[in-house]
Amino acid sequence: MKHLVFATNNQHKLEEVQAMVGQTFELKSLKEIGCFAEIPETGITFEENASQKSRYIFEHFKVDCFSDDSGLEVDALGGEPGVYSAHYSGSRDTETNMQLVLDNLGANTNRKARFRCVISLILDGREYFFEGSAEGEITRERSGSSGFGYDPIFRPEGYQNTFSEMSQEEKNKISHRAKAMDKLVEFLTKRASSNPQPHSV
Ligand code: ITT
Repeated sequence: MKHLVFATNNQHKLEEVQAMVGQTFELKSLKEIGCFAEIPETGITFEENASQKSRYIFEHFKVDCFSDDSGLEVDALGGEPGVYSAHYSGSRDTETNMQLVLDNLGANTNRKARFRCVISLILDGREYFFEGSAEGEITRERSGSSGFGYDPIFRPEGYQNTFSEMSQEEKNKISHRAKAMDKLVEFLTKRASSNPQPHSV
């Protein structure tokens, strides 16, 4: 089975992605390769940040790896919190960040938003990008208890429930991360079938 390092410190992301690709790939966490560093994330686009994370791991550990940079874009807030989703309020506290989105939106009737995810994969020293997005809207209040981050206030288009009211399995069928991961898996699967002895870490 192909081993790939997922360069994330977010345990929820790791669990989601492990559930998506568990049959096809064995994911290794940063801890498993002995990386406990605070990887710099100073870009102003999802692409730049995803690239920074995977390149950091490749440069320091010389392993095939991927990372995702993701976030919530709210139209009426000019695309905020965007790349600053993880610490929108100045802290990484999820409740405070969600409340700030709700407060900034107030009674605005334009509640259109999307989650975006960009994956940077480094394989045999070359970098590839995969993208996914999930359209939806910001609810008036939090609802649900599963998932992470802004899931309790995001209702995907065509659904009655927030991501937080869905099972992991349901969210993983339609999420931004699932769409980007599907592209990554398709890429790796095609590559493996055209190259019977793929390089592994
Ligand atoms: P790593 O950088 O270590 O992967 P992180 O949590 O800092 O972990 P990001 O920099 O990509 O990850 O920030 C993404 C933030 O966007 C994340 O912390 C959540 O607040 C939010 N987010 C991303 N995907 C989400 C999802 O599926 N559901 C809810 N919130 C999400």
